[in-house]
Amino acid sequence: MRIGISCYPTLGGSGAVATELGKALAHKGHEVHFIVADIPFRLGEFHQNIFIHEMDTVTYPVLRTPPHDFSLAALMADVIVERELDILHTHYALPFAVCGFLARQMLGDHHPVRHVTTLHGTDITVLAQDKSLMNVIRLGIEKSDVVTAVSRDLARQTSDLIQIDKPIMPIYNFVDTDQFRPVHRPLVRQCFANPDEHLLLHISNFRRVKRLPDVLNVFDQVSRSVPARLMLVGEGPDLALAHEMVRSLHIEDKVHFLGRQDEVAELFACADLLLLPSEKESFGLVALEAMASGVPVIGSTAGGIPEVVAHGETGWLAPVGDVDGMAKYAISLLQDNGLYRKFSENARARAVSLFNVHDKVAEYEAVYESLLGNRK
Ligand code: GMT
Repeated sequence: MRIGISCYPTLGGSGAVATELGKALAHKGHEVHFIVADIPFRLGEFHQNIFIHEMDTVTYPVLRTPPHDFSLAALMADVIVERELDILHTHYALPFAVCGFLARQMLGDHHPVRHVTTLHGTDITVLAQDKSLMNVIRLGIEKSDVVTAVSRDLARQTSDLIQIDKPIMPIYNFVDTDQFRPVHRPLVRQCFANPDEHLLLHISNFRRVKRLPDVLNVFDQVSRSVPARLMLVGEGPDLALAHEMVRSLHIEDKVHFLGRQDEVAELFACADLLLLPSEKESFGLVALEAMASGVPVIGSTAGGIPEVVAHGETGWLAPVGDVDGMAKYAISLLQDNGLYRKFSENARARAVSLFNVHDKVAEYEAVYESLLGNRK
């Protein structure tokens, strides 16, 4: 098939999922065209069957801001025609699903290209809650031929929150379990912790929904009970707040701020626990990447996290904001070697059996094929 993929190219789970999907599809022999504002951060080196179409930015004094979304929609339409795409797969409702709709309008009603949209989370749980955006997001969803969501919870929330009858098909996110796997990385690990210390990890875009204060308060409690250090990976609006809290908790010597990192598999491999206390989380790709690396997760019960992390088997989950509960869970796991080993093995096994890249890519292919079958 010839498949166009449009997504946010910068740091973020939706871009990571879209890029990994494109790479896996290209690896299976499909022709994949990324229609993007920039080169997706996870793309890495050259890949056979992958083509990049970068959007141009138009500026003109009359325009208050460059008309990015219209430029993207026009580029989508051009690529669909020139490369004879069968499928356009947009990731994240805004602007991508809506740009896809506009692109198809430009091509006319009878153009055979089919449009799939994958909803990722805050496109529904935050943006679609804004009255000024709800209708345009609903339009993008209603006009897509098939809409998928990355968890059952997000599928349910989409139907409830924006009241549409269109079926939303859950297709879970996935992980490359060869890339993310339990391996000893003593040389990397010794950069962050002494042999007798536990190493905790948090990775995010440091937005309010990630609850950085909870990450630090949980870690503070843990490090008072067991020797521990924390790696904070990422950047975003709450970075300054995190620095401030680290200073006020006097844990500067125990917390490593690593900033934005594109290659994180090694960091997962040397961590002991992942902290994910989010307020909203449609899926929690980092939780899955941790589990694939044999790292249990201490997190909240928000959104789709309980579909990824099996409470009491691959990690422990507590209600959003229950810092004491999460800290107790983390301490109990770190103090019990046997239980820790069991959780670590369970985590890896769950990631391999339920969320492996091969099965999930096959689910997307089946969606595309069913649409092309209907088209014939
Ligand atoms: O919705 C967002 O916050 C952005 C998005 C992203 O691009 O990182 O994250 C969402 O999509 C990821 C990939 O499907 C999910 O793993 C994240 O859970 C989800 N984030 C939220 O729901 C907060």
